[in-house]
Amino acid sequence: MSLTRSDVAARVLADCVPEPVDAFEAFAPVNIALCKYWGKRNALLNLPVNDSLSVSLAKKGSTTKVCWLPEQAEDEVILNGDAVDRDSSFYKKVVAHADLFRSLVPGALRVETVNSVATGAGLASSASGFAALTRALAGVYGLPLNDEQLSILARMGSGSASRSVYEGFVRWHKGVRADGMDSLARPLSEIWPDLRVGVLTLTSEVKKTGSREGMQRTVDSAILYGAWPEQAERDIARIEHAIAVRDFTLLGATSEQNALAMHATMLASWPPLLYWQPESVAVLQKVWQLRADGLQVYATMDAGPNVKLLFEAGSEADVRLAFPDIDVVVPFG
Ligand code: 2P0
Repeated sequence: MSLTRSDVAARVLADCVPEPVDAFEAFAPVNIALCKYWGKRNALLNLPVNDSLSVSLAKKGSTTKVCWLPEQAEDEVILNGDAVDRDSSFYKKVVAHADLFRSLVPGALRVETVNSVATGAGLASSASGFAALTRALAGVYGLPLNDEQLSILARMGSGSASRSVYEGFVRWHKGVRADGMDSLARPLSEIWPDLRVGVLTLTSEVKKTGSREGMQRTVDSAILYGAWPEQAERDIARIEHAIAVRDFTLLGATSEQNALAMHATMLASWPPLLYWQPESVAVLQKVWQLRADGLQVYATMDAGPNVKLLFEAGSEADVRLAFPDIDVVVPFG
């Protein structure tokens, strides 16, 4: 019989003796993958096909406060100050995540989340949201969990949330176990103070296909996806090496090629999956022209039309000149 999410949560929480408090607040950053997560070997537990590597965006992220209300009948979920409808998928996902802990401590909760990233900014708030929620739940129940245990639990909310448990560079190890107890993220020790991530919000239109559905479609229908695990394995080794020796050209080039390869597998799906808009293509072509003119700037894209640029502090003025609307983040600020 296949394992449920509750089975895995019970394994993580096995030795914990809860000491609940009234309320606990936690923060987690959003992250941008330099080597992407695309495809699952187990969709229920969010176990990935490949390792991925990201950089967290410092103060951009989610702050989540969880209050334990044992006298109250139903959970309340509040997002950016507004109560979330109990029939919405967002509410159900939050409650389902809280339920992973609730066998230890019954009772209703109020979950209040504030995202410092505007919706539609092209930065996935599900990663920071589930990481912050996991930390806040562990805090409110007084569970002495370490970051690796938090990463496993956050991953079951949203795969990329496993990486948002940490600051800086983070590698999510895919693991091989059926229960996913070895599918967790760990931080890299290196820092890169000159690294910059520029976010270009090109359109705030809501995407038609979420990444959960999109990655499943790719796995199920794209023959090209067969090459993806090999691409990811090669790229993650190159990116780790680039970080270790501070080789920005290698970091940028590998990250850009990895993102484009991921998007190529999506396009080879059926029905085809293309998150790009004409504006995305225009930005990519501009980046390629800037590089041809000698500027060290690279692009990466996730499951949406917006583009993120990678560059170093010394190129910031030129990048800003080329893209006046860019939002520049200092990951190691
Ligand atoms: C990533 N993405 O590595 C990749 C690149 C999007 C493109 O992780 O189904 O929201 O919750 O595990 O984590 C987005 O996928 O998907 C994502 P689920 P998730 O950042």
